[in-house]
Amino acid sequence: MILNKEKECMSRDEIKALQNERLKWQVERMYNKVEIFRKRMDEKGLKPSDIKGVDDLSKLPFSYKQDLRDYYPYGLFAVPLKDIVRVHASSGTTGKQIVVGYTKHDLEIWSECMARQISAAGGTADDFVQVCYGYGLFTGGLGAHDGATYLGATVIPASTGNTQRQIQTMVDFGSTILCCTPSYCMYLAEELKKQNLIDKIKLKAAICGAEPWTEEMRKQIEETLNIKAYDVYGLSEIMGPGVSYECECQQGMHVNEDNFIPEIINPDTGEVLPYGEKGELVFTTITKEGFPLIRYRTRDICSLNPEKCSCGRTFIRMNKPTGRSDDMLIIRGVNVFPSQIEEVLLKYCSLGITTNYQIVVDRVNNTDTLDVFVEMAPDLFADDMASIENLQKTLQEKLRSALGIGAKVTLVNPNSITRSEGKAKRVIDKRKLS
Ligand code: DLL
Repeated sequence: MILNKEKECMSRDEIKALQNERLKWQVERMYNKVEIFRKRMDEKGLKPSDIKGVDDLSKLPFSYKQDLRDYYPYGLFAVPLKDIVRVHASSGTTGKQIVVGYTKHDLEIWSECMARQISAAGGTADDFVQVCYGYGLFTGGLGAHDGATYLGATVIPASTGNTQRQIQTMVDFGSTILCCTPSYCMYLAEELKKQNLIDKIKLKAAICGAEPWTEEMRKQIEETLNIKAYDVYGLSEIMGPGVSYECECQQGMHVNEDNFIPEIINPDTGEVLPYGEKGELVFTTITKEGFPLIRYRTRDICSLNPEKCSCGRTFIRMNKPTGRSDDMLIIRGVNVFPSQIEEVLLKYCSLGITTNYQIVVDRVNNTDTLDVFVEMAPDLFADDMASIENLQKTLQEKLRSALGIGAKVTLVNPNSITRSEGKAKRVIDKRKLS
């Protein structure tokens, strides 16, 4: 269901006109309030009056995660600290944490954006939304929570952890919508199935994000739980969950373009790429007061799809991010995204493997090695060495043809790979540790 047709179904001309106005407003105020932005504009010989609208976006300087570290904690805020009503933080995989801040108005917009997602997933005031993203400095818990509250649904703020209690809560409280990472959703689905509880739950949808996941993973979640699973995207620097949201068509995520302008660029040259081409996603926040960013380099790799969506929403769609440019593994000179490996593995689940896997990259005698450990399904093959070896061989062949390099596949015992309640940790790159 479309939450607000007037906003989500504007004509493209109306969207552009709105973005033009909002971009000009944002550039002007940031020039006056954010030192690094003013400095970069001056270096380019640009004044706010040079920016007449979206067509001038590519003239503006990029911003980077490093800026958030350099100006830690509050150096990029564009309002007095008394107007900031909440901060969130993210530690990421490298370096110290980064801090972002929201005004009351920013939180209202965020709630509305997230409510659009829940509504698109069929949510209404009648729903029970179990939020098992982490509550705290991570944006997942409170972001989904506020979106559900905006909609008038009943929030079950379960947060992460204690899988048995999550399951009990889902059964007893009659949760109808689940918000969690796709890997945790899959884990919950496996547990519910194992405990013969699928018939006892009222779940109709899951809203999953915070990490890349594949169509195969979606299929597994949907089939196991008998629900629809929707992809939601966001990042702390821009807003948290709800920067873009998937509609009932499940063909990419609509970017909340009344608040964020997306671009795809060539990550090496910075050149803007045409719609449809894959590259690095860049966002400009045009309504954010507390912590605005212009042309922020997300490092996420995806493409934009401007085609009209049959749901009626007119916001541009972004395709599923396949990974981050900084997650990309270079193995023996070949670029490998973990999602490519997942895609292959998930295709062969019916042969007796599960969705739990770990990728280990190392360097032995100056040569990169790629090991993929995959859990076997509990009731399959455990004693049948010939079948295990055959399956390993099959997976190795499939991986070689998908990746263009060889990988060693080892099937391991069920439940031997550690589960994560938040973002899954799929890759161990020992080359970085040494
Ligand atoms: O993960 C915000 C979020 C919470 C999004 C809950 C969705 C649901 P960060 O911890 O700052 O924020 O991580 C942001 O996670 O740049 C992507 O690399 C990745 N990511 C987020 N959503 C998706 C998604 C939250 N749907 C980083 N698909 C982003 C692929 C995603 N990657």
